[in-house]
Amino acid sequence: MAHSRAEERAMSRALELALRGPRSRNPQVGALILSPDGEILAEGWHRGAGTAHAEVDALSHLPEGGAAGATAIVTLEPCNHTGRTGPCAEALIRAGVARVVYALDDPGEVSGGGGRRLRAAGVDVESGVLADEALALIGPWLTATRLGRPHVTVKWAQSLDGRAAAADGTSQWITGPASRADVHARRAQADAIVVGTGTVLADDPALTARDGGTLHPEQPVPVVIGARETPAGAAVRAHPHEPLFYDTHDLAFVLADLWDHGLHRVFVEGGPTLASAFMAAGYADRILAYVAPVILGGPRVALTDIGAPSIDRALRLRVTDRIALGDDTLYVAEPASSGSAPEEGDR
Ligand code: AOF
Ligand code: ZN
Repeated sequence: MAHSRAEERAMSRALELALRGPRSRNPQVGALILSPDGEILAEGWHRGAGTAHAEVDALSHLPEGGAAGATAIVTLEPCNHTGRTGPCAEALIRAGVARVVYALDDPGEVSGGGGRRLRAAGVDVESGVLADEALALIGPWLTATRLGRPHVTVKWAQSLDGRAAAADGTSQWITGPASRADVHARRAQADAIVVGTGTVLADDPALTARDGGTLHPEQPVPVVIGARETPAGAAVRAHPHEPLFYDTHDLAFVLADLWDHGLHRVFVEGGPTLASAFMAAGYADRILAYVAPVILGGPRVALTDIGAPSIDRALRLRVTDRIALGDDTLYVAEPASSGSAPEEGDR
């Protein structure tokens, strides 16, 4: 049967609950148990790898038999595997739940398939409810799980004529305060923030996520790629997290290693050479271009060689958001065709 208004409202609530969970290796997931007449019986959310999944957390608040005939609302397809916990599909069947409504399929090779398992047990299952909202929350986790490598966001700030700096290299500040605040908020949602040694030497960035003068409670791990030495007094060395240094240009290796460190949401901040290398390798899953109403001219373009020598090889994008930030415009975009998985032998 098609979902009700009450179920859609409950999904909206489940997405709020999901946000209470930490950013971690695991997705943020929320769940609700509804009585047959739509009353909320219990709420739950996932508190990070190794702890109860959202459905199991919600069920734990009910007495034995308390969920019989009920509807479970979950932001992600209930898992079908026994990992550190689970499987949730079994737990829901055992609790006597009659109906399960979820937003997104779990793409995991072993964790996925819970919907099928539930149907096979006679549970009424509906998926896709508030899928776009759920995608906004865990889209990067889905991409990373599907591709088996971190989700990569490539960000840059540019003048209207596509320059990242003036001819003499000065680049502070092309974009305005609203753009910079937006960057910091997005940094806080990443697991790692990546720059090239050129940027470290030229700009000495702190690579922290800040709200005004104060540090955001969640900080991405700073990552520096390149052969040149990062000076002892560099600001990045004072970051709350120990930086990771990679003396290599092999981005497949770097991404695989970040993955192994549990860093699955990567934010690439430049400079132009490194950003271009990520683009050229097909690793840019999301692009954030902050465009300021200023003309700089000169040779310092925002991107260099992305491996597209002719117009037919250009990287076509789908703009998913266009946001006014003061006088600047932020373009949020994705490649029109989706990103690449690690090649055989890379991992
Ligand atoms: C759910 N509900 O709340 C979450 C799910 O190692 P584990 O046991 O924690 O399993 C992690 C995997 O389970 C994770 O990669 C994802 O596929 C799924 N997450 N599933 O049914 C939840 N957090
Ligand atoms: Zn589960």
